[in-house]
Amino acid sequence: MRLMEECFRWYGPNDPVPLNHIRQAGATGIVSALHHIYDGSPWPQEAILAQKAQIEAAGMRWSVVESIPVHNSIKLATTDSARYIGWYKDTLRAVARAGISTVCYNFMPVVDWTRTELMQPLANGGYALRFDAVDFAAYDLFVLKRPRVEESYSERQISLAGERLAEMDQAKIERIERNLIAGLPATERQFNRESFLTALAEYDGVTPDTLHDNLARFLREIVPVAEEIGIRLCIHPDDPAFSLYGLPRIVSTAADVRRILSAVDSPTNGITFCTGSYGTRADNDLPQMVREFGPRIHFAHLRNVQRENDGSFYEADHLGGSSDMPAVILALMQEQERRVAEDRIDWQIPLRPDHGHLLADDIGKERINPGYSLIGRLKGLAEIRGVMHGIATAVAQKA
Ligand code: DNO
Repeated sequence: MRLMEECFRWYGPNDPVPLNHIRQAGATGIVSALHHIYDGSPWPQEAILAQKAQIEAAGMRWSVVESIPVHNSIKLATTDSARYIGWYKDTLRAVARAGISTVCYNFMPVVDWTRTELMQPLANGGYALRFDAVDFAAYDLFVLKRPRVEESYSERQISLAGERLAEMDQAKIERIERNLIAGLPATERQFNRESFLTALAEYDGVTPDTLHDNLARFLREIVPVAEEIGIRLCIHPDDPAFSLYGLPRIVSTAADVRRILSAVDSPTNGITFCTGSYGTRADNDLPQMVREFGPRIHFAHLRNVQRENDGSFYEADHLGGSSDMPAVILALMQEQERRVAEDRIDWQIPLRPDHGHLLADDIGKERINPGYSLIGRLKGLAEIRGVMHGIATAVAQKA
């Protein structure tokens, strides 16, 4: 059985993890973006080519663009959106001219990925990212105090959050606030409490159906362009895969994916299969989702979360946690074989080990992108690689 393409995220020239270290991790592909242009304006061709040249000089290829940010006006379908959609198409064309054919994006309003803790100690001395649902509710209800916040919580959740708040000191509240609204790496906007409330207010009355319609409208514009220039689009799921701050979230479940794929029924309109995001819900059967959506999976993010009873989760080892990672990898490799039998040129699915624990010599480094230190991801990639080889060998011996 064929192996998937081993990629690694690189945040560009400012990433504290250099390309030569990524190469030592064994990756052959790079996942990157022009991270300094996140305001929806078009990416200059020369800047894309310069970043590509750096990647190639380090002996790898730029396999996936993650992400081209989708401007808020597009998510809200305001009159401004026409200009931003035009620029989005320009960026897609520039990326295609640079020879890159997979583009990841997301359609999460206001906040991208969200965690309450970036340094949750693990029993082995390392650290993990964590989302604590009770801390989150305590912040949302009693610190942020957005309008009608109680509607998002049950009475029991409100009382647990109140108890939690009473245990928190000021330092913890400030830390949680910073983690939640002041930006994890690759989030497009950084907020203070006031600007955050303003941003949330723009989504007042925007239901999941409206947001879906706005996504469908965007897809009807960009999919034909992407088809023409040979780009595969892959939407990243909500992380975590449930509503936060009362915001609509529309890429959380298998039903959501079905709806998006049928909104524009083209192979170009695909998904990023992020096991860590979909895995935050017990009702997402990950291997089954790979089997159902396989032909439209253009990119895989492999990482595991350990779900807890109250909606909290932490990022576990890549092969630990609540999801059966080998079963997901097997399903993805089977999808590749199905594509080969169909003569699809894009049979190989790029993967990246998503997030990693903060481990060993990375602990205490001054500059670290949370989740994106080297050693934890190197370990994750090595484990995933081991699973792939194990599967390939087992299948070959059976044949
Ligand atoms: C977090 C990432 C996300 C992702 C975007 C894709 O680690 O998975 O920030 O890049 O949501 O658009």
